Amino acid sequence: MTEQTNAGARLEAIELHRIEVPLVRPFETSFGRETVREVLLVRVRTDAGDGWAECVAGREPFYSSEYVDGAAAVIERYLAPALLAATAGGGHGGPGASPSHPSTADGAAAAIASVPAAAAVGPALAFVAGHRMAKAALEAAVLDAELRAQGRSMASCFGAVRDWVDCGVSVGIAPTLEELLDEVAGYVEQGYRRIKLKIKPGWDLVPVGAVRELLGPAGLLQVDANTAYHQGDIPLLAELDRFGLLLIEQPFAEEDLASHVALAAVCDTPVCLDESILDRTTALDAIERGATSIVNIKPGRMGGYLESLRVHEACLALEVPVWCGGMLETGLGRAANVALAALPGFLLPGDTSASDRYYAEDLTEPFVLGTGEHRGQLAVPQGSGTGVEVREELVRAWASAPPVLLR
Ligand code: NPG
Repeated sequence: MTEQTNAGARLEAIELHRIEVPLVRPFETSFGRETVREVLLVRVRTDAGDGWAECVAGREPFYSSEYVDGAAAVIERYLAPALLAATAGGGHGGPGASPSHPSTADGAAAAIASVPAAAAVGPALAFVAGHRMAKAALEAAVLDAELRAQGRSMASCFGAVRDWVDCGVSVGIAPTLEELLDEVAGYVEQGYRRIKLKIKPGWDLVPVGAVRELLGPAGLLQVDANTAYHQGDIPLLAELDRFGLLLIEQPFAEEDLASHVALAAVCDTPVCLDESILDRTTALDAIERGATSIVNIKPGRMGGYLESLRVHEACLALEVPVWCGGMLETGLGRAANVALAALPGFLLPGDTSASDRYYAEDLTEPFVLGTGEHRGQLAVPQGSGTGVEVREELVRAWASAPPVLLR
């Protein structure tokens, strides 16, 4: 048994809640169109209090192989029983729970060492291949419970260096150019500091050029293709250089690092990987090969906030900028993302939009863009754990299936 710094965080039960939350407007990407977000919520009950997290898996396996029914099934059948068994003796998880040599020189290792219960989740679940989004949700719920018991915020645990983070907004593929420009103009008016446009073959140079004109040369603009292109499209993608973009995100398939390397060699716009980066190892590999010079960190895709801290640390050491992606999270997931985006290596605005970008009513207190000097920013939550409260009446009102109790 490893040293126990938070005696008492004994995992007693895991609850799965399924809710459906309508989006304020449809969100279209190269992989599909969503009008409602189906969310899997995880609540862990420990003898030191509860913790909540949301799983970012989508309704369909289109962005990644994970999807919400699959995540619920793998948690129910494999992950929750293993986690409950690993912590059955009390405490947080046994051998391998703590990183071996935490040092203050490595901020990630020090942060992870300070949350032994959450740090034990990954090792306890490693026997299941993949399913990072499902694992991330369990780890985040344990982390929330553990930090609440310690009276610490996620921001302080992660090593946040700012109280406000710059916000970008992701703009879906619109039915017409006019509607796209209207939508973008609305976000600019609201103060968003960066625009990300979804692109796909047939919806690229023209909309990007029109939005560049709308924003003027100084407006921060980037594009995201969600794997919609092929190597033969490299000359076309290189034409995006004339629009002065911050980055081109994931034009090619998740497994196709070679095409990203080939694009990066012929265009000035930085290439940024999202779907391809599954953890610290794949991040370092992609950077070394020249497939990515900026990394999108999404905790769900990387198996959790703790692996995200490791990726951030590795990128910081290599001076590779990172930014925080989004997966249409409710306030619950958004709170943790905003805390992460407050770390020093997050040098570009994230897809950390305000609640009303997606939801008329949020599952937690809403995230609202700041004003004055904080225009286009969100305040980093400072309360214990995620720092936000799940509105349980909404969990019941929005339920799309009965809750599942695992113990
Ligand atoms: O602001 O939360 C947000 C969404 C940002 O565009 C966004 N996310 O490919 O990065 C993406 C995309 C996405 C959404 C991916 C939902 C997967 C699911």
